[in-house]
Amino acid sequence: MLDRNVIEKIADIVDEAQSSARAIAKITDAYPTMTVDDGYGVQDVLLRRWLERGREFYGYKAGLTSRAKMVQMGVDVPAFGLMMRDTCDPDGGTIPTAGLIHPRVEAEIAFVMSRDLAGPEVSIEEIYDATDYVQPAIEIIDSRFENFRFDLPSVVADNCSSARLVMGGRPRRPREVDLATLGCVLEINGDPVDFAASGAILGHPAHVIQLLVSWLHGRGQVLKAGTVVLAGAMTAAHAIKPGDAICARFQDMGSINVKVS
Ligand code: OOG
Ligand code: MG
Repeated sequence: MLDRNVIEKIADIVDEAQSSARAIAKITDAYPTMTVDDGYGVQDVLLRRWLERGREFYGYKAGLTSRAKMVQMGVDVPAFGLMMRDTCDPDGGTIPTAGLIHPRVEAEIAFVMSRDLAGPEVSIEEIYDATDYVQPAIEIIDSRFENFRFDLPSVVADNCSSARLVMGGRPRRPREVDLATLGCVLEINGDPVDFAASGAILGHPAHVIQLLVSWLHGRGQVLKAGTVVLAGAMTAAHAIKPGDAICARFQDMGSINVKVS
């Protein structure tokens, strides 16, 4: 484990790259002994600073939970990041990308929790009971690393490339849809650029909630009611630029439409 001061120093580096939109080398180039846990230590520091600045915690994002994303990024272990409320944009609205380095869009499914979930191993039924609704989402990711090249400790320290997100379409109760087989088409400027099904996410997106709850448990935390969780992209991520129109169509759950500015 890296020393507390070093973790704070890495948080400074990430914080600066995020706010200046300047790409940096991956953290492990300068700190080769950094571990994934150190990366989460950096997230803890970032969260503390963001809350001090008056920002509000919104939820967790899972990343690298589908084969498409693991292959695209060359990392085959899922990871978690933090989402803040001020990074949400409305369905039908515009996503500002001026403060981003090389934004990409992903199609995702979100869980919105109505009860706390805790413990080392929760069942799918317990997850359904604790889920208020599931909802289509798109995530805009923006790695702070040059050319989107990173390893697991570095991407975790960079809060898993979190940039912006849009919740939209039609929220559904988790038992009203077949969460393992929901199809999705991602379109940019009317061109279908990717297709996937929700089972691409760890076989079933609720497995992400299981993983998250047990990971939180290991850190002495619980998944709280009211929290939003993005289960991770079922498609690969696609580069976007100002002027683009994004449409993500979800089977049985409506669609999300946004412009990029
Ligand atoms: C890391 C974040 C991945 C997802 O949904 O898989 C992610 C990255 O690819 O930059 O958000
Ligand atoms: Mg994502």
